[in-house]
Amino acid sequence: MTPSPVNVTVTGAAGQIGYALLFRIASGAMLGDVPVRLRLLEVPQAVAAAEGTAMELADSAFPLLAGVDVFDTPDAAFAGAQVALLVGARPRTSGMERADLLAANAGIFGPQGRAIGEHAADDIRVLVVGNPANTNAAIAAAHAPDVPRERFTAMTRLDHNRALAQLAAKLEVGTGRLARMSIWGNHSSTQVPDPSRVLLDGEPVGFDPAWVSDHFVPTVANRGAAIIQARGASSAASAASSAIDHVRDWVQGTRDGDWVSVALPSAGQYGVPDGLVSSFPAVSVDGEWQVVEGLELSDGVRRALDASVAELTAERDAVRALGISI
Ligand code: NAX
Repeated sequence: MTPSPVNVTVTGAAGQIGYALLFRIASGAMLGDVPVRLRLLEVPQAVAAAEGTAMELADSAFPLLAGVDVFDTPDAAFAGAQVALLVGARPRTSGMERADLLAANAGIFGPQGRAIGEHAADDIRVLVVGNPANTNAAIAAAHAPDVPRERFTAMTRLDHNRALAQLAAKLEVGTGRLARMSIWGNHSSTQVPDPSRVLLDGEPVGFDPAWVSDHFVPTVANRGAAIIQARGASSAASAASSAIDHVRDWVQGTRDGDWVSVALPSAGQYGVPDGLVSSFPAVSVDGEWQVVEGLELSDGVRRALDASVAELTAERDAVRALGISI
């Protein structure tokens, strides 16, 4: 018997990440050999563009694609959603203060969180890609009190994958031979790329501390800016690919002996205050993320994580000061 299609809602569907993401989902790269029904959410002025993408999806004749619908209201777009990829967000424009950016995005992610709480399926899993991703995920979770908060995650998998690429180039090996990279903290310039437990073919591999601090960490943290400078546009296909990796591993499980980086609501692990959405190393077991616990952090990683957590705390406090639940 053919299984019923999985409902996948994608916001910002007409944007550049959306364009790179939807065809991968429809091909089966995210959920495997199961039919999917895509539900695209856009702002009214971009609905026509999303409908054009829906036409191209149909024209690709993906055997696993059971249908595509385009919506301009969250309530309709999230009805029955089992996976939600929240990509659409309000970008920072010149002269915009941080509080304005947080308020504009709270105006998107609060109502979307509420719509998820009221209309999504019981097994909903949410990945927030739109920035500031960690705080947007916390806002969405706070507006869906009946959904277990650990179903709301934010994306640091692109940072994780960028880190793997740098390490693989340094070691002159393929990324598939590496495991146990960790990104801690916020998806921002304060993120903490930590290669100290990386394995090569299952064996520990040490990196020169000076190379890590002077080259590796700044390269990973500034990679987004380097892409913009080279391409004239921000990362899109790599962001989409990392979103696919995140959801695939969440649903289908992480590789044996490996872990990946996931931003999720802290339950107080590693001294990160409860409820802050912070990146941790995590494994997915039976469809649920579990933070890898008990790792000893170096003094440098500890200090950097504290600084990133301070940034997340400031974002949360700024949102609260606007009278918005988080
Ligand atoms: P684009 O500007 O190309 O597309 C965004 C789309 O979202 C637009 O089509 C817009 O109409 C739509 N949108 C805006 N508000 C919406 C709403 N309320 N409901 C539905 N759709 C809405 O941006 P793109 O390059 O696709 O990037 C999307 C987001 O991803 C940005 O916030 C960006 O900063 C963020 N990123 C996050 C990354 C991460 O690692 N977490 C990396 C890549 C990317 O920078």
